[in-house]
Amino acid sequence: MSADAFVHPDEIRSMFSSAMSDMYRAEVPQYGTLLELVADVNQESLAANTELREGLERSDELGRLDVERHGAIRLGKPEELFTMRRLFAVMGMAPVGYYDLSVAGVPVHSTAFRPIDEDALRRNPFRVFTSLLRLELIEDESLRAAAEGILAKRDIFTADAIKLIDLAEKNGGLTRPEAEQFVTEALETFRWHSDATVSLETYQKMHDAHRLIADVVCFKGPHINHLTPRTLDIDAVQKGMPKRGISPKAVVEGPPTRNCPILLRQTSFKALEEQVRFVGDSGDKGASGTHTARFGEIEQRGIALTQKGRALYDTLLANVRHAVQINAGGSNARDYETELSERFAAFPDDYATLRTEDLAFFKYSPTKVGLDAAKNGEVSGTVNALVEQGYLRCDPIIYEDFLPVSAAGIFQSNLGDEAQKNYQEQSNQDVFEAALGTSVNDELALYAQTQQASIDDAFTALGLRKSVA
Ligand code: OOG
Ligand code: NI
Repeated sequence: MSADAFVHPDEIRSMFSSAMSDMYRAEVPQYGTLLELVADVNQESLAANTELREGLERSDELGRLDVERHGAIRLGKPEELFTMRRLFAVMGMAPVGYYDLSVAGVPVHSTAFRPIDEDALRRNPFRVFTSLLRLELIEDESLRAAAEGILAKRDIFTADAIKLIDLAEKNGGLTRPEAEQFVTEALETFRWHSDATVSLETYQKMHDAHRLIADVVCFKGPHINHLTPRTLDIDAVQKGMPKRGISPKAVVEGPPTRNCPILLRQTSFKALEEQVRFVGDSGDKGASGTHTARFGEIEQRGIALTQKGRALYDTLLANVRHAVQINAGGSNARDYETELSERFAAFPDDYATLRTEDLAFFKYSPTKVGLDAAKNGEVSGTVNALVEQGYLRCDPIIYEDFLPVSAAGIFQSNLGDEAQKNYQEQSNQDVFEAALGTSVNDELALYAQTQQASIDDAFTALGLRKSVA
């Protein structure tokens, strides 16, 4: 079979992301309202800010904005993570990063499945934050054994999904009818099921141990628990939500409002209390009840930080959180925001300083002036010198990943603050990667590669042989 007969993985990802969005919209109506709000705010931001629009146009990001979203799922056992990796690979998504959330009181560790290369990101940057429950963190032994027993019995993938994954691996791709069927079958795994796999009593025991444990263990599959559109102005969305009947969490996670957005800012809202039918004593239909699992989230993305920039971010954020702990009702949200913006005054807020101090990643391209000068053989010097002379332009490389402290805040706002526990256990990337069947990609290395490749291309275009730092 020739490669042209196959649908490109980027296209399968787009088909899947769009089908997922339609499904979630039907299941969680507030998601539709949120999409409308985000589209309105994005349009206003682009109309009001020409520089922003031009920058996004230059980095080819305008096109992806309307389809850009991430989702999240929580898996129960290692085999599920292994097969999930194979399923996402069919859509050109690979695991990037390791997030240990046990340090923040959530008994999971996670990665993000996402496209990696620049073209794929530009076509559709769909990502799925994927967590694996750490059963070893359940203290009560009999409860842990019960959870293991329940999970052992479930199979979250349809037989046809598995067949199509096998086929894609064997043939190196899927034909159009196969790809269409794959999307339909894969979607089944992410669907909400109102029938629990356990009795109300078992559900409550799991729930008492941790709400997250109940969410993972008691259902047929890893229902998608949120889908997050990307906004250009999260403060405007946060403000606009109550007017559309949505009440957001007290504070926006991540860095404060800045001229030059860095990393990722996120906010969420509780979405649904869903009706659940539990299993009866003899396996028939039992009691009915409710479960809250699914919510809404919005994010704004900024420039990716280097290791040095990230270390500064982590330190400043830790200082803020040490100084002000947001209380359960969020009544001191203002104090937190003040502390956040005051502490982050120490983080340079103009692109020139972010670049020259090696705090953030940039994409370089030759300017028209630079190309003209190159024709006359007048170009030489280091990257910095070329930028100063106006021969090289630089644009921010967008952060495509997640933040563990923010993720923990999102988990907690959805699970309820009482869900916070202190786990002694240390992070365990090796165990996670063994389950995954491969190691995760290092996000910093990916950004560094993108930056370097842009420098190499720009130097070639300017007739220079090799970049000098
Ligand atoms: C995932 C929470 C993390 C994010 O955007 O940081 C997340 C979850 O609740 O399962 O999605
Ligand atoms: Ni999220």
